Amino acid sequence: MNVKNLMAELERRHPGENEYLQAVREVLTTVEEAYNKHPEFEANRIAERIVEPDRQFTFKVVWVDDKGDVQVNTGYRIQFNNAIGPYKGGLRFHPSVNPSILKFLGFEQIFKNALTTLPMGGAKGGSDFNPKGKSNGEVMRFCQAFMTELWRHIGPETDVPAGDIGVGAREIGYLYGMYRKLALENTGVLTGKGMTFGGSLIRPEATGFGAVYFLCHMLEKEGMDIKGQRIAISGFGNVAWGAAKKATELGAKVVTISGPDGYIYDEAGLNDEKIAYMLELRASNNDVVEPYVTKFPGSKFFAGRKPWEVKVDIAMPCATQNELSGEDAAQLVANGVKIVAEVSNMGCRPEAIECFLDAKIPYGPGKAVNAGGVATSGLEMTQNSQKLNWTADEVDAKLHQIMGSIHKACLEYGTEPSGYINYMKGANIAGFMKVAKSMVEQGVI
Ligand code: 2IT
Repeated sequence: MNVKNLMAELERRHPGENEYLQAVREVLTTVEEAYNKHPEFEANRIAERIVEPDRQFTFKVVWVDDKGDVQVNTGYRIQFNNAIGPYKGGLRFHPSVNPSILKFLGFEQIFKNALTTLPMGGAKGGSDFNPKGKSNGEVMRFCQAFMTELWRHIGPETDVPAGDIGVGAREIGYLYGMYRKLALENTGVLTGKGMTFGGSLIRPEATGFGAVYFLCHMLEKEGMDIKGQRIAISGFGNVAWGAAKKATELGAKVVTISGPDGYIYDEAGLNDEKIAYMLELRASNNDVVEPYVTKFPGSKFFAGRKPWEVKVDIAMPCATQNELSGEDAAQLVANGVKIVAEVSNMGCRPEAIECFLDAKIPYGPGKAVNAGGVATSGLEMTQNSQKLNWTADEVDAKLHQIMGSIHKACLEYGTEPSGYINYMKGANIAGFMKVAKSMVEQGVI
């Protein structure tokens, strides 16, 4: 493969799809050398095939708001690659959702899912629906309208959606209810379900917990311990919550959280009460963190700013794509950051990643660090197939094991002659190799 030519062709075919092109460029650039050692990949045009989704659905979602006005949104499902298992990936409800964002997420999901060791292909979907300020009834009617279109494209053995930004347990419940009514079946067609209808223990915590388990492996490799480390977390949603909870439990001091309105600096560090309050902030549906300062005096709110200016040992972006810029990275490095564990999907801009790699700071990419979420979705699918539930300890033990094996795969493919571990390269090559081999063995389809 020639990455330059391939990217030029993709840019011609998909102009302006910047997030998608960014994600593809990163993966192809890091796997190029390993890829070119496999003439069978080139002969089968694996690179050209893997960067295009298998198929994409776009549909109209019409619903009625509380005032009685008719609302129209766009819904999407992008089935990217199912070479190693059924399409699998979340649904995002956010006004920024567009085909470029969902294609980047679906593309990343292919390799992330391959890393989990479980049989899951890559997909993503969602809508430009904005949950901010919507009532419970509006969210329910939107979810029902969304599913009346989506249901014909998904199934427990074909495509299994889950949550992402703006889609949590409540939305999954409403989506599942409508699917069940339309399909006349009760199956594991969605993951992240409630515990009374097939959900898995630990799934709500899994993305954040898994990220901290991965971080612990990174720390161990550097001869460090998580106890006493100062951590900057961005975001305040499900992922940030899980990461803050586990990091705090293991003795780290989480000093920031953030929202679209700015960030909170809490010198004393988070504790159980503050972590529980993150759930309240989320449930308020306002998408702001400022009320934290009123609730917990001693903390400070910095309007319109990001937490990367705070002096910390560890940075964990947990909000959204491209949230950490080249300048943010330079500031973190200047302040002596020791490890960066990216929990959001593609949270770091390419210039930020370059900055960390140049400074030889271990940087764990989202597709490795946050894979515990979808891995536990895979474990939910297994439990649904078996029609039984595992205990929290059983699920957590499996999550531990999976994060350990992802870390091992990163070391195998990402350790440089100097001993520095390029986790991005390791994760990309390990995930890519598995999918590429399986595509070769299954023929040109
Ligand atoms: O980005 C992700 O991996 C997710 N939003 C979770 C996907 C899933 O199927 O659990």
